[in-house]
Amino acid sequence: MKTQSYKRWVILCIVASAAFILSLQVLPKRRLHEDFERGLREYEQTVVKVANTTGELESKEEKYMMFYPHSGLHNQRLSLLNAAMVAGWLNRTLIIPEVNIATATYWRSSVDLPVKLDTCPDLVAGHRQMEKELGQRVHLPSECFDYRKYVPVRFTDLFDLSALATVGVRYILRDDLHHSYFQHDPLNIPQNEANQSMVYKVLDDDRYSYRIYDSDDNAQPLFNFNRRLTVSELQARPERLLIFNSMFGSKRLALNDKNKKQLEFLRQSIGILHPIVNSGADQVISRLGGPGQYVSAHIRAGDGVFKQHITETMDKIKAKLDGLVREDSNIKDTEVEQLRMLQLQKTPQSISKLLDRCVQLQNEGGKLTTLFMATDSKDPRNDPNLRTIFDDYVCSFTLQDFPDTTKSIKATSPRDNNTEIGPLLLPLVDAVIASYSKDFVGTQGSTFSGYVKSRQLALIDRHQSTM
Ligand SMILES: Nc1nc2c(ncn2[C@@H]2O[C@H](COP(=O)(O)OP(=O)(O)OP(=O)(O)O)[C@@H](O)[C@H]2O)c(=O)[nH]1
Ligand SMILES: *[C@@H]1O[C@H](CO)[C@@H](O)[C@H](O)[C@H]1NC(C)=O
Ligand SMILES: *[C@@H]1O[C@H](CO)[C@@H](O)[C@H](O)[C@H]1NC(C)=O
Ligand SMILES: *[C@@H]1O[C@H](CO)[C@@H](O)[C@H](O)[C@H]1NC(C)=O
Ligand SMILES: *[C@@H]1O[C@H](CO)[C@@H](O)[C@H](O)[C@H]1NC(C)=O
Repeated sequence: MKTQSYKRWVILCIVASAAFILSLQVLPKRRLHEDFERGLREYEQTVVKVANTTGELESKEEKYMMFYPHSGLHNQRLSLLNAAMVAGWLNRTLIIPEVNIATATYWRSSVDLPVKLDTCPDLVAGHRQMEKELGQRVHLPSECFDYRKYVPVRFTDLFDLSALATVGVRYILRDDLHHSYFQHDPLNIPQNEANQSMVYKVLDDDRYSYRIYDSDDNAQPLFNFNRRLTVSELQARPERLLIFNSMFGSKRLALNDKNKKQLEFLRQSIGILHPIVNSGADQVISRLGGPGQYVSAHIRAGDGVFKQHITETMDKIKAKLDGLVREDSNIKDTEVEQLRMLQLQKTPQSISKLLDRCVQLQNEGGKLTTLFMATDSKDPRNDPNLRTIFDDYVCSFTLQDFPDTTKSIKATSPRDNNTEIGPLLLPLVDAVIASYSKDFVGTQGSTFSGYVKSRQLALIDRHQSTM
């Protein structure tokens, strides 16, 4: 009895003095954001615990990190790239979430996003089933409204992630975002208080809360982010699992030159890889004269800010195209008139003829340049916004001019082998075709355009080296 209370007293002293010493070290960090201080306090407690187990816990046990997806496809891809960079620095296995290929969902805080991703996909699926059975519309709970069209697949169903291994990032894939995932292999995190020392959640209370810096000396500005998070702070986290909320944003990471190169390598390497998408794209690419034989543009015109700024966007794209395309016309006006007639007929046969003729004249360049436009416009050839391009570049085409190909893009979700996802793959076909061009002009501010630009740079090197 006596020895036991003595033991307890000694332990208490050790714990108290360790906490005191740690708190002294932490004092100058007062200016840090409150939640990070809270994190540090939790951290001190874990350090004390770990210190008592003679370093056993800190040893070789695999550590993990994850993030939660939101927004459109290319924003989710950028989030993955950012997360992969961080996982590499921390030497943690990246747990890659599912990726939504349908309608973009909103950013939510770290309090809400995990709950939505845990509950909404099931709720919406159940809701769809109910509507089907009742044959009428049923009210969907408003907290899940942006998950009405949520179609998740694995990242590896769409993208080639082999570059992650090249840069030494280990990863595993999650098939759903249910909370129950944490309890099972490989994390085995219990659903009780004991898990507090195993998991660290980085608070994300604003769309642009944390900007992650690759070193303490990195003095780049915060831009629109609220606070700094440095890799050394993150490296010091002892927990088995580090959970980030949002990782989206092209400025999320503050990088030195070497790290910038690595991120650029990932951007260029992690390309679309899907058998149906790639074979559809190949058909169109060869009809356009082959890889590197045409110019491409991405015209994002269909929604939100892009729709609002369409006039500006078109002016910029037009100016860039005019700059790219050298003006030289030994081509006869009568030839151009014939092409124009085919263009104006707008029948599948006339457009097909136009394409063949354009490819024959491909070397002429100038206004006869073959142009492929990836666009979210519903009816490009009749869209007043795109008219100026069709008028100036008679050899302009979009995916809609290839009905045989678009019809062949049929697939079901690998999740259930039932949900039809063909239409959701069409933007990817567009992106792949645009990537195989000799020059590309994109829409400012679009991550879809950003994807094509990176891939086009990677692929153009390849055409050149094989020429
Ligand atoms: N077919 C096709 N669809 C496009 C194209 N560009 C955009 N879209 C559509 O527009 C949507 C892209 O918007 P989101 O998914 O919200 O966003 P994102 O992929 O993150 O890309 P941005 O919003 O451009 O930064 C997709 O659903 C596509 O269906 C295109 O070139 N072709
Ligand atoms: C520290 O470790 C010893 C021996 O392994 C153990 O008896 C003791 O309960 C531990 N103390 C704490 C505070 O965990
Ligand atoms: C990174 O983690 C792996 C697996 O946990 C481990 O084998 C390796 O030694 C670690 N590398 C470094 C540099 O710490
Ligand atoms: C940790 O346990 C609590 C219950 O005490 C649970 O609510 C929480 O979800 C658990 N954390 C994780 C990451 O599983
Ligand atoms: C879907 O079909 C594939 C190939 O036939 C099969 O391997 C997979 O298990 C199926 N998935 C589901 C959810 O039925």
